[in-house]
Amino acid sequence: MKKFIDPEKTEWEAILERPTKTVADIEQLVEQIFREVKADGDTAVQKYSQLFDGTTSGTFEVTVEEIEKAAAEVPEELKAAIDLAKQNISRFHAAQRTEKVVVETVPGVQCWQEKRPIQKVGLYIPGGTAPLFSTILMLAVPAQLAGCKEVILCTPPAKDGSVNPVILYTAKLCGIEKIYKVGGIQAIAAMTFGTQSMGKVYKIFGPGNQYVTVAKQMATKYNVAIDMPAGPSELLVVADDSADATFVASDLLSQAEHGADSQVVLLSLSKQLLEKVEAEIVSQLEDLPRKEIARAAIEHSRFIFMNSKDEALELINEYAPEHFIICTKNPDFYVNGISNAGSVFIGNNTPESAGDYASGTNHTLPTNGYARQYSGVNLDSFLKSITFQQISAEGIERIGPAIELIAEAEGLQAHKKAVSLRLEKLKKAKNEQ
Ligand code: HSO
Ligand code: ZN
Repeated sequence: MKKFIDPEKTEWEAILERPTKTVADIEQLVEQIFREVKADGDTAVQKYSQLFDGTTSGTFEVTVEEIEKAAAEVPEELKAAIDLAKQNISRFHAAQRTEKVVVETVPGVQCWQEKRPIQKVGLYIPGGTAPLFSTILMLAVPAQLAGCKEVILCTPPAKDGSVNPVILYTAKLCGIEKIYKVGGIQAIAAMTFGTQSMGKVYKIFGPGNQYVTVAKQMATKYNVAIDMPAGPSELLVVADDSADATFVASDLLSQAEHGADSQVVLLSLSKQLLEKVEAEIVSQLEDLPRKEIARAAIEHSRFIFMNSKDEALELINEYAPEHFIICTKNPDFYVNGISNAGSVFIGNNTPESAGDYASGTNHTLPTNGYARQYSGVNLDSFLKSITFQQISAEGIERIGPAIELIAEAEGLQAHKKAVSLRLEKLKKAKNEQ
């Protein structure tokens, strides 16, 4: 880990730099695959699935039999745990529904805003050594609550053509009807354009490796929205002597085990706490099955000692962590002062894993400093707001003259006339009375 003692403000930027990757060579490949999938549909998807995943079957959709078989393979205990997580995620996201907002801006001018679901959404769930099926709950539950009509899921198959049974079970449980064994760039391209066997979507959600990330960015060039720009996971913990060093170390390691490029930062006004956590990390690391990954992430982690609470808060807001854990005696200082963070965890009994899985909050969060301007996935991510208005004769009489003047000033006569004609007709009717 890299240690910093009361760093100068001028050093902050360098200290908080994220591990970045070059994507220029990936872009070319993504462009190529997008071009081919757009032109050739399934044939191109098959070509790249064979090349990257070894898929030979030629069909992508998971069958009912496969899903049934998967369900039988998932232990009952795990099913119950998934149920509990799903219930809490549902509760938390259902509560995010908002009432329609109706305002009569002036008498006779009624304006309102209502939310409508994005009709077609695509979820991407990465495969790999540890498939994170919990992400299905985080995406499919709010998609269902929002009322999205078509929710499809893409996930890469293993070499033998299979998909992790828990992924299939969870997807089915969340009401996803169409699951495709397609991964990587070709999956994102297929969801962008649609193919003979897969429908096009309007918004793509979900994490992925660099290839998927660049492909999602490419999708936006074809009018497909994405949840957010993705990057390696990160966690910042602020702790004082009231914190349990064992817990703090376990939280830092839980983020570190995600990937060698994960970044964890520990910030404290207590040198003693920093030392204790460091020792704890060394001992806990040894027992982790993913210790090589976690160790690599810990190597570029940051341990920062600071003298002032105010400066600590300023630094945290500048970093804008995806996850922010507060383990201090008076958490309110940080709770009230935080402006930039994806999700905040407060107190010794609130591990980040709780938010990753089962407390109810969403774990699809902005990384790489995007917490400055992006929210994590929530119910609104699957909805759009539409505004409506209805204007009565009285209403148009009240605002019409202002519209005419503004239209005139903008040089848009047709705009003006749309009002003038109505006002004239109303005047005439009144005169005839
Ligand atoms: N911490 C991850 C989410 C996750 N953790 C899924 C475990 N499974 C998001 O940064
Ligand atoms: Zn996690």
